[in-house]
Amino acid sequence: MTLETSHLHTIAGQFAPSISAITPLGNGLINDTFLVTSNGATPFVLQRINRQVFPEPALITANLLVLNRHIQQQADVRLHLPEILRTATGQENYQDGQGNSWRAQSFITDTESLETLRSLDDAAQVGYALGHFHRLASTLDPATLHDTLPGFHITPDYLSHYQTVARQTTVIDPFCAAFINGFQHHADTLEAAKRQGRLPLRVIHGDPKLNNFLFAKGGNTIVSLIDLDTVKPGLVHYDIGDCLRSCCHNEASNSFNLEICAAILQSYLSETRVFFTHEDYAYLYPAIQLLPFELGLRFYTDYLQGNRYFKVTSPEQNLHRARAQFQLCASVMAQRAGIEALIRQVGNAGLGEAS
Ligand code: ADP
Ligand code: GN1
Ligand code: MG
Repeated sequence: MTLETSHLHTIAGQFAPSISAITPLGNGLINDTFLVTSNGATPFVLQRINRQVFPEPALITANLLVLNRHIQQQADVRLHLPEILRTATGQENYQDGQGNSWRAQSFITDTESLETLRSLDDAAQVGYALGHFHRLASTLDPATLHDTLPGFHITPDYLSHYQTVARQTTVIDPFCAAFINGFQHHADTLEAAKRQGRLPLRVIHGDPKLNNFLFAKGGNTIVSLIDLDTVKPGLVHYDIGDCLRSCCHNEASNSFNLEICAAILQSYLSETRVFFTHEDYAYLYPAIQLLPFELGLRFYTDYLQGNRYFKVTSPEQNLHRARAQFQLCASVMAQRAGIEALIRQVGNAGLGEAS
């Protein structure tokens, strides 16, 4: 749906007077994001929440208020999360006449987001920031947060949905279908660990891909972690796997970069080792292998369904995205021994430091 400038100005005007400019921000696949500048007030970020994906946008803002309050109470916080802004009438969400839900957040100035890492120092920053987020959130009871997106990161549910969709269509991509067939017995690994009590529910970000980390402009320090719509109770392994599949993905060859993985995991654990259990280490490799599969499965199913969930600019884009994720997953599996050796090494390094 195209958003008319006058409509956007009316909506932005609910959050601040005298709007001077509204420009699109980022390249997300779900919501629509804009930077709003106004005469007098500080710039802010305006987002239209995709109601097909997030049925109850009020739950997102409620979670963010709880999370922000919890983080602000802690000492030595290195991440500045965006604050929720209210409308002139004090509301956190604005419903327009077309049934869309809008919300505004403070703009974190002098920052940039990256589509590709520039160096191993950047990779270490990403690992540190995700670990710091998990450590700060680890003292927040996950039960105080809503599930903003039921079914999100429940791989076996994505698999059964795919199986239903595949039965109802004659469209098939032989590579994707064969890959899913060969990998499907791994789909339940993390959920089984959750059911068996091996991995606890904690507070997760849900979508910690590279471009959701904001770097200070002109430097390599990460100052913020944004896109907090999917913050909810979950397994940190989904976050770690998602962050690594995004940061370690060489898009030219669809291969997994082990060196970047090492830098991220090492700095991630410098923050999380304090609460990481033996089981947490044991499920790192399964998570690294699962997340590219899960995203590939989501892209492929959406392609089969006619691209209803992820935004596309061409009808086959979700198919291409799916193939890339499955190739990345294959590259992870081909490097399993190296990744497991790395996990042992970073795990043992921690034991050495502690003793
Ligand atoms: P999407 O769900 O569309 O990915 P994001 O919340 O990630 O939306 O925003 C898209 C981009 O806009 C980000 O990658 C970042 O560059 C910029 N951005 C979003 N929120 C902020 C913010 N609060 N401060 C600074 N930049 C932001
Ligand atoms: C979606 O909109 P964006 O790009 O922040 C998706 C993530 C995927 C990602 C793949 C709520 O996030 O799970 O990993 O696309 N978010 C949701 O690019 O489904
Ligand atoms: Mg984003």
